[in-house]
Amino acid sequence: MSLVVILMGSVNDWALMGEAAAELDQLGVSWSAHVTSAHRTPERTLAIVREAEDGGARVFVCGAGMAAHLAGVVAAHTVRPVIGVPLPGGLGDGLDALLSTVQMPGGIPVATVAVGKAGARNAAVLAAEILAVGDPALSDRLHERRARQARAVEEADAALRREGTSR
Ligand code: RP5
Repeated sequence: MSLVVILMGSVNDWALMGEAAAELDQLGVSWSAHVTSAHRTPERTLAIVREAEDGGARVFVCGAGMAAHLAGVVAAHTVRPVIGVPLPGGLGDGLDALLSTVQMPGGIPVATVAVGKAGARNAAVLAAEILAVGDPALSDRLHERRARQARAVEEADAALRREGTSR
């Protein structure tokens, strides 16, 4: 059983959506991933959503570029949280996918994150934060992740000073 199901519109999306999987691995959250397209394989997309729900999936993370309807279509078929990751490559290098993913009609939400790599990583962290509401151990791991992140910034600042690049 995977708590988080990562869906992407094309195998070409894995280069970025793999970042979400890596974050989930680091946080100890189970995931599975499928390539399925809102346009090229609409019926298969619905079947995957149904199967994932039956298998205990709690959160869907959907990445797509261009017309980027995957997250919206998945959200139309489930009341579990859907996080949409707009991917670059189309018009405005992802502006098309951003608008397509974020502009859902009232009543069918898609939690839309940033375009590309940062969005893929944030989708994973947001999925973990949703799951952590009922999982204190995961909540602790998220706090540790934040602390590590803060330490990395401080260490980068210290290194800059040591090199004399900054005063
Ligand atoms: C979208 O169209 C996919 O999510 C992908 O980002 C984009 C282009 O797909 P490919 O032509 O690279 O398969 O549906």
